[in-house]
Amino acid sequence: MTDPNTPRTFTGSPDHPLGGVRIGIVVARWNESITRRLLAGAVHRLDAAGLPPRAIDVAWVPGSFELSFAADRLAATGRYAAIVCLGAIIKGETSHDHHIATAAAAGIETVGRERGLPVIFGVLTCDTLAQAMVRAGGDAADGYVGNKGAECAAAAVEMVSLVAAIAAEEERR
Ligand code: DLZ
Repeated sequence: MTDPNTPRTFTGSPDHPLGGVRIGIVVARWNESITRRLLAGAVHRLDAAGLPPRAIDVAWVPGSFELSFAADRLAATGRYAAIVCLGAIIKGETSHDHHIATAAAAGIETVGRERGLPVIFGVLTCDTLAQAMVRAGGDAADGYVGNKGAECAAAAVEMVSLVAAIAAEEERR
């Protein structure tokens, strides 16, 4: 019996065991020494959630600017429960990085909203390569702050489980 004084609440969980779904990952080749680490972190985290590598499809694109286009193409197939976009934008001498980051963020958000699935923003925007490295599972000596690819995979798992929780409630009503 639900309490009428309590709001109906939907929650997903980053630890929800995933089964029978596919996840797409789009990864930028620019700053590949970083993005390969983000990808490894994401695949490892999905595996821990019960999603083996055979349930993951990876699409490589030249740079972060192209992430949303490839995410849109994957989403259009209807095969994926979520898509994770991974990139590393490092500040240069001009404002180029800013334009790429703005376009990548807006494009990724648009794909998720228009295609109706979680599309996760896993793009590092750093001043230096060293900053990016410590966010991509770099050494403890460098000041380890985790692997953002793994964190984004966890966000994808949580969103997939949230979508499932909302759908299950709709079916129940
Ligand atoms: C051109 C460019 C530059 C300068 N810097 C980055 C970067 O730091 N990270 C990244 O992911 N991509 C960069 N790119 C490439 C663009 O994202 C894009 O691939 C090209 O402009 C071609 O559209």
